[in-house]
Amino acid sequence: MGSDDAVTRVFDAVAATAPEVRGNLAGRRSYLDAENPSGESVLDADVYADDLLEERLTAVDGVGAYASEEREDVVEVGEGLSVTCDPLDGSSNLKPNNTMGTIVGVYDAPLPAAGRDLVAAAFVLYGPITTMAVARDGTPTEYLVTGDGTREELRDVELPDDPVVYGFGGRVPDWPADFESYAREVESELKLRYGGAMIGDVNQVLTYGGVFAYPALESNPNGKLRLQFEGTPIGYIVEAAGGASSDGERSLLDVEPTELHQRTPVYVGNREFVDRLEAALA
Ligand code: AHM
Ligand code: MG
Repeated sequence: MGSDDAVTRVFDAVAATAPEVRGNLAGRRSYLDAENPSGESVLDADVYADDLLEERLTAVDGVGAYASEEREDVVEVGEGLSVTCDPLDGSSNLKPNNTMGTIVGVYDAPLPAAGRDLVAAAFVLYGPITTMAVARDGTPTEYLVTGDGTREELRDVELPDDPVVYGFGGRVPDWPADFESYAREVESELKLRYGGAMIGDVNQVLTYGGVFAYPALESNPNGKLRLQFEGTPIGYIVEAAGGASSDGERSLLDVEPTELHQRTPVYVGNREFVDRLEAALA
């Protein structure tokens, strides 16, 4: 069976798992006495979603490895595609009951792997409606994920030409001066939309046009987000939608990873805004 079929099976499995993840969050809103490999506090729900996705995705015929933001090492199960997950992106939004997502990257290479090794990427958005965006060769498609875990095609996702919204993470005093100057320009042109879950914030950009950033910080020049689990798959989806991605200097897809859990600044959105960002930081 070809890897194309395996990619479809991966995304079918993600869609099938999404209602179960969503349906079991209610009792899992408290922090455990544990940290993930990035040194962040972990919710009961993070571990639950990671365990469930690991079980379902490693069972997919054609998947050879699974890795996630919530576990130190790659789980090797044989020959095949490498699947990465951020099982619950923006899980600090669970306490206030706000938007979260699941991010999936499918690489035809051993992990850690570069964005150029991606064959497809997707995210699930647990908004008022559960939707899923899937990018593989060409324009991404948005699906409705039904309660029984099947996906129904909704639309092609293409960044609108006239950008409307922006959302930038981190604390302003922690922003480098060149990013702050750029932010001041952007905030005079676009409307602020920041919800604290990258998937929710990026989906605003994919819907209305604009720019999302979790920038390099004074306290951490690599920012907060993880390259393998967040930056690369999102860069792939935004580029497929006609936009651009950057780590400040180059496309996120051109960054060569050295460690599975390495962090990266993330800038994605309409090309004009990403180009201006790169010029501002140069
Ligand atoms: P998580 O995957 O552990 O939830 O962390 C990633 C999230 C992103 O979704 C979001 O852009 C960022 O962290 C928000 O961070 P902050 O709370 O610092 O604004
Ligand atoms: Mg995340």
